[in-house]
Amino acid sequence: MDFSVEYLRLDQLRQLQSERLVNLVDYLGERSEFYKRKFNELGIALRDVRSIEDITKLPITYKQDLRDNYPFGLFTVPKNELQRIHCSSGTTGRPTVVGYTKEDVDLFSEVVARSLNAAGAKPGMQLHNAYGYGIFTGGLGLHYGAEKLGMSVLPISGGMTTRQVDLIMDFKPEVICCSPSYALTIADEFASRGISADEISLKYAVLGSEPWTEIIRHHIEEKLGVHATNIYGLSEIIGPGVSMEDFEEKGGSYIWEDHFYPEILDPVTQKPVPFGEEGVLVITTLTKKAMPLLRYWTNDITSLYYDENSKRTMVKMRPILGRADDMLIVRGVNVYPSQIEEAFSHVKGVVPNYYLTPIEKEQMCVALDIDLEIDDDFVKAQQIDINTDDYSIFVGNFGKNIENEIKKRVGITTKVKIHAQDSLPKCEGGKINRILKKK
Ligand code: DLL
Repeated sequence: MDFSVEYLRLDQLRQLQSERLVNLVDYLGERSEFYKRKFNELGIALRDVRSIEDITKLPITYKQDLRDNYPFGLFTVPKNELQRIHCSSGTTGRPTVVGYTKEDVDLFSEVVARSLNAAGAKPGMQLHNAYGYGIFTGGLGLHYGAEKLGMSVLPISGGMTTRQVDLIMDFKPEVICCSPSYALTIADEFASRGISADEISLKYAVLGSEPWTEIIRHHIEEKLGVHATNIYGLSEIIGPGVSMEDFEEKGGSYIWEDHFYPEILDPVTQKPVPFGEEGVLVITTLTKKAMPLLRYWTNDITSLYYDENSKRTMVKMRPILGRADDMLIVRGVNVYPSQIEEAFSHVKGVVPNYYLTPIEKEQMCVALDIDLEIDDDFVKAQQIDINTDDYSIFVGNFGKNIENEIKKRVGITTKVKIHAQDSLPKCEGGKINRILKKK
């Protein structure tokens, strides 16, 4: 595969994006009833869009627009030109549906192949694909991308953790992909069988579909003996492979902006924020055919940056803080679960398997209960008999330390309850929900 586009000079990249945006607007002006209406409402003439800088003149597209046009209202090709359809599970309303032409499926495979390459994977390696197959874009997306790169794929899907571990031991894949929370479950299963990292064939883990922080990366890398990197994407845009970390750089992900043009908008004013500041990621699909989207409001909070370690020219995004919907407001302080995760990672001995329960008083969230596991080895190293008062005092202080750390770093009051390692429910595959029902 040719990865040279990742290294285009910035002026060439802007030129390419400009040409693609102009073509896209023409294409939508011809084919999309939805966007034609939007252009008319906003008084946009096609000639107003000449370069990528004109993107801010264009309408923003929201998830609600997909729901209002359910199922195929935003498609710009007839049904017989589709090659694939994916959709969301629809647990929070009408499912959102996305269609792909053959060209779109090729594009999807290409950006996933690029992502796997950045993650360290090479042609000839074997992928243990534990993302869910089905209407979710993770399984098939990674599958086609890995094949495009020249890898072999075991399409195991999520769940049945004991079988996952058996087959990793027997088949010896170099690469695994799944959600980070499921990677933790798999790592725990290895540990419970007494299998150490150097006995596991895996070298690279390609993890995403939910927010995660350095503490989870650290656990997975240590327990599985891998480079763990972050893959981001959403079905409305294409699926996984919108952005990807490089395994030698880590810390942030390149956005494949020759196809997915990013902007960061202020969540309230919906205007662009100064470069580098945090806001909602909004993406324009520059090259998709069956369902191109202009300025799609992902609802994910992040910021963009360049750094001097970057091998490629494309812009990077910081790890997603969370979805705007997952934000909790605790006594007026806005907080995302990932910030809590980051805060408790500063306390030694924490296992990052946790659940948050908002506590309400008069319909206002006033505090958070946190259920959290403590590392077994860390407990053993204290040499305190767990049946004694000394142990309860130790655990009490451990919990207090975490509460203080969260107060200091996030500014909210929490009540931390410590549990033995492996005693809280684990991720059984797929995305985990760390926020429990309000009390
Ligand atoms: O989760 C696609 C995907 C599959 C990405 C496999 C990565 C790996 P959706 O089900 O449409 O698609 O969910 C998209 O998940 O808007 C984010 O809120 C969240 N998300 C996805 N990747 C990440 C990530 C897939 N790396 C929604 N970090 C997105 C944080 C992520 N959040």
